[in-house]
Amino acid sequence: MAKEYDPKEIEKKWQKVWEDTEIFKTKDPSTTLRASDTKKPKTYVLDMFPYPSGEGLHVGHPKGYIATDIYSRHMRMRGHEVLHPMGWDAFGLPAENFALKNKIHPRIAVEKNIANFKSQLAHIGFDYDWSREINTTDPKYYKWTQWIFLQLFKKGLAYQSDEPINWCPSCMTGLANEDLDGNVCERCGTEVEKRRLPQWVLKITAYADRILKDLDTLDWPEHIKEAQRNWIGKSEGAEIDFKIKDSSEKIKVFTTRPDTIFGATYMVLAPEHESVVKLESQIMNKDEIVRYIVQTKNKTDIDRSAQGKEKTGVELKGVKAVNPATKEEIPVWIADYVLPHYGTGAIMAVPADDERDMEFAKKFKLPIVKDYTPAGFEDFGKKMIKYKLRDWVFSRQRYWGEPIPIIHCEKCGAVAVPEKDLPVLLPEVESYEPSGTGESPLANITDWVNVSCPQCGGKAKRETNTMPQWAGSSWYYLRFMDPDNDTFLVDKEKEKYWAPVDVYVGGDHAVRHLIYARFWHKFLFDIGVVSTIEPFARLEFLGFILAEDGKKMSKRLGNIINPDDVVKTFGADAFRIYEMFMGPFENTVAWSTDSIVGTRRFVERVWRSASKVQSENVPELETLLHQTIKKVTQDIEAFKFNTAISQMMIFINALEKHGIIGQEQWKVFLKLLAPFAPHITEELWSTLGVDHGSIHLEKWPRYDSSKLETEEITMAIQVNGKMRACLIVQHDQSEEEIKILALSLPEVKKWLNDKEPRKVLVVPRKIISIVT
Ligand code: ANZ
Ligand code: ZN
Repeated sequence: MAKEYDPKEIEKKWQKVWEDTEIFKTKDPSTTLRASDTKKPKTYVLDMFPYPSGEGLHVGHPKGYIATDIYSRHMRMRGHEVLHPMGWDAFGLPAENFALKNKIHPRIAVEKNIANFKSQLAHIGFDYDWSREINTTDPKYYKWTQWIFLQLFKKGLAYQSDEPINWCPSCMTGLANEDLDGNVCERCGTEVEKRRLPQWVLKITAYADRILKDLDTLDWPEHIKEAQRNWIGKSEGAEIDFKIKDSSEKIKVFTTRPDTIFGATYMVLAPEHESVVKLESQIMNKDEIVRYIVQTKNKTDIDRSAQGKEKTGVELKGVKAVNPATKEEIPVWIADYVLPHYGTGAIMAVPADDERDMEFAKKFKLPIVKDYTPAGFEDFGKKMIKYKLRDWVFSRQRYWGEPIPIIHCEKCGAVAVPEKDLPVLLPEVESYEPSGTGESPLANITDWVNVSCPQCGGKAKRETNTMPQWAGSSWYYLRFMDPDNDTFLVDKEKEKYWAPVDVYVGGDHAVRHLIYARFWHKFLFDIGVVSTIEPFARLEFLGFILAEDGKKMSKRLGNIINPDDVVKTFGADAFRIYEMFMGPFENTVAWSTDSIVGTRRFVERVWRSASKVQSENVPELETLLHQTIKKVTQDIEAFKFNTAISQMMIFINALEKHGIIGQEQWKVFLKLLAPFAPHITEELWSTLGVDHGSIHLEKWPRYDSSKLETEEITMAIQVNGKMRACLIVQHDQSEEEIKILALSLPEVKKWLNDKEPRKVLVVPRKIISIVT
C-alpha cells in the first residue's frame, strides 16, 4: 500500500456505497411476530433532534451525533438491531423569527435550512437511517400531534383559562414558565410582562407526582434529575384555616412548618387573593389597597420572590384574623412576596422562623414572638402536598405552529375537531407577522376561521392560537419507530419492540423538553398508546464546544467554525476522533485547530500501519490487543470516548515499536476503530482482500481474559489536571523511576515548556499527576 492517505477520495466513496447498499437501514420486527418472539436484541439510540436554523451547523452540534453514531455502530456490531434516526424540530419561534428577519416564508426557510443541515451531516459519515426522517411541520406528522391534544382535551387535561400569563413583548406571544430564563424570554432575551389572555393550558400538574417519583427509575445524570425535582418543587406541609374577626370569612394558609403556628403574629395574602374583594366592606384604606394591587399587576413571580429584594406591602386596615393556636387577634396584610398561584396564596407569617417574614416584620414594625412551645400544633394540621410546577400554558399567538384542533361554537362551546378531519392544516397566508394584539395572525383568515360546528352545525370559529414549539418534540421519538403509519401514531407491536429509547443524547433542555416529553409519555401510557412508563431510559448530557477564543460560538461574534471546512481540511475521520478526544464527553471544551492536527496524524499513522501487516500474529502484541478490546468496549458503553481513543493510540505506538502486526490482530484493531473512524477502516478493510462486505456489519471482537494478565501497566499522565500522555511501566518499577520516565516523555516536555514541575504525584498503577 504505497498510496497516500486521501480522506477526500475515500470518504466520498464509502458514503456513496453505504447509501447505495442501504446497510444502515433499520429492519422492523416482523409485524406478524409478537415483539416478545423477536430474537434479535434492539438498541434505540437517539439524538435530541435539531431545529434547522438558518445559520447551519457549527462544530458544536455534531458532538452528540458523533457519540450516538459510535454507540450505534458499536451496538450493531454487537448483533443488535439498531434504530438511529434523525429528523427536524421545525415549528416554533426560532424558525419563525429567522423567517421574519430574513423576509421569507417560514416553510421555505425551513426547507432550505434542512437541505443545508443534511448536506453538512452527510459529510461527517453518519449511519442514520434517512428513510425514517421526520419533520414536525409535515402535516402527516402534526396530524398526530393534534390527535394527542384531542385526547388530552377529551380527558379534561387540556382546558381553557384566562389567567394572567407571561407575555413576551418582542416575540408578541404568551409563554409558559419553562420558556423563561429567570425573568426574560428564553428566545430573545426580552423581559416578559404579565398579560391576561384567553389560552389553552395542559394539566401537567396532574402528573407532577409521577413525573417526580419515576425519576428514580432513570439512568440519568444526577444534576438533571435534581433540576427536574427543583422545577417540580414538591413541598409537604399543612393547610390551616384562620378565621376573620366579625366575618364569616376564613382564610386558608399553606405552611411547611405547622409547628411554628404559635409564632404566627400576622397574615399575608397575595394582592390577587379573592378574600381581598370579599372583605371589601371591612377594609378602611381601600384606595391604598387598590393602588398596591395595580402596582403588582405587571410584576412577574421571579421579580416578586427575588431574594434580598426590599419588601413592600399594605395592611388591610379594619380586618383582623384570629390565630387558631394562640386565639390572639393578628393583623392581615397584602404583599407581593406572597404569590397567588402557590399553596393557597396566603400565609401565616412567622417572623421568628422565616427570613422573609422577619424582614417584613422589621420593616413594618410587626410583632415578633420568639420562645413559643409548639405543643399541640398537630391539632391544626391537615396534611397537604403542594408543587411549584404550574400547568403548561399551551397557546401561542403566532403563525408557525400546529393549529390547535378546536372549534368554538356559540352554543356548544369548545368542540373537538372530529378525528377524521385531522390534520387541521395550517393555512397559507400572505402576512404571518404576529399581530401583537394577543390574537394570532390566523384570526384574520376569515375563510379558514369560519366553520360550522361539528356538533350542532351552527355558526362557529376555529381556534386561532397555535401550539408551542415543544409540542412536536414531546413525542417524536415514538414516530421514528413507525414514521409512515397513516392509521395510528405508532404501531403497537413496533412500539413494544423499540421502546424505550435506550440512550438519549443532547446538551440542552434539562427541564423544558425533558419534562414535557415525560408528561406526554405518561399520558400516552395511560391511554394505552405506549407500553413503558418512561420514554428515555438513559440520558447522556454533553458538554458544549466553545469557540477557539473560549466564547460561545455565534454568528454575532464571528467565531463560528463550520464542520464542512474542518472536514475539507482534515477529513471526517480525524474530525470525528478529535471531537471525541477533546475531553470527557460531559465537559465543555474550547475548539483547538492545533489539536485536530494531532488526531489527523494519528489517523495517518493508522493508514501507514497497514503496510506492516504480516500473516503471522505477533505474540508481543497479544496482551495489549486484548486489553484494548476490553477498554474500548467498556469505554464506548460508558460514553468515555476519549479514553477509548487513548487506548487505541497506545496500541498504535506499540505496533510501530514492533514494526509488524499479524493480519488477525490488525483486523481486530480495525474493528475497534471502525465506529470512530468509519471511512478509513472500511477502506483498509476492503484492501485486506480476504473478507467481503462492510466492516460495519462485522462482529465486534471479544477479549480473552486469560490474555489480559500482564507485567506491564499503562499509566495516564496529567499535566495540570489534563490528560496529556500515557506511560507503560513494569509492575515492579519504583516511583522514582516512574517519575523520571514520565518527565522525559516528549509529550510531557511540551507541556512543561522548559519549566521545572512544582509537584509530581504518582497514584500507583493509575495516574502520574504533574503540576507546574
Ligand atoms: C410558616 C413558616 C414558618 C413557613 C417557617 C416557612 C418557614 P416551600 O418550601 O417553598 O414550599 N408560603 C406559602 N405559600 C406561599 C406563597 N403563595 N407565596 C410565598 N410564600 C408562601 O415554602 C412553603 C412556605 O413558604 C410556607 O411555610 C409559607 O411559609 C411560605 F419557619 O409558613 B411557611
Ligand atoms: Zn421573546
